[in-house]
Amino acid sequence: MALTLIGSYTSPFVRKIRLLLWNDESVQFRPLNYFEEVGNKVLRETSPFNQLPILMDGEQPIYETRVMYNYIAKKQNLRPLTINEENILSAIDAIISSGVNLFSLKKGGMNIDDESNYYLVRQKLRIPTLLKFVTPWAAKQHPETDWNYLTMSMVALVDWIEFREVYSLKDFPELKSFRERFTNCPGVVDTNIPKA
Ligand SMILES: N[C@@H](CCC(=O)N[C@@H](CS)C(=O)NCC(=O)O)C(=O)O
Repeated sequence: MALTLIGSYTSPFVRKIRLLLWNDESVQFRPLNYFEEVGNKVLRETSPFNQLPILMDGEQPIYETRVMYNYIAKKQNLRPLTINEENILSAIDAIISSGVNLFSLKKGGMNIDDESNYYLVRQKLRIPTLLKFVTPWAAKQHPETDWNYLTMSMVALVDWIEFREVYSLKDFPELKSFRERFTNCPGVVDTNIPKA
């Protein structure tokens, strides 16, 4: 059955799934920009979650990247993730989610540097804490042997967090060098976040 991935060119969650499906030429990518009125309307009508990405297998919608991954992994007979790998994936997704929340609040006009705001403080603290948690794992990954959903997710995270200036990676040189090592993996350059 033909898969269609609906998503934007900037979303890190979309990019993870684009990279996972990169070598499958039967997959159609349908770009959608929900920052524009038309895209926003289409997204609301297509997903009750009102979030990207959405994966369609024929008429069957699949929401949530974790569920998409499990669905694709089963189809592609990928080895199940270990608990430690699941934890790394959860950490990467949680960093991205906190980043997306902060970005959305800022876009909505909120001062995200307000230190008296309990919610903001917790969202902001989670990012460096989890970056520290994933760094020893990231430092050990090599493009020849470890190009998989976790490293794809990490590439998407590093590029997006810098693109949206949500958090500076200046204190995480290992993550910068991780990103450089994986530049030539399939689909990475082609899915780079467009400059403008
Ligand atoms: N847990 C979701 C998160 C998806 C998500 O946050 N997508 C963002 C784009 S990066 C989005 O659609 N944001 C719009 C919104 O939440 O209103 C997943 O893994 O698919």
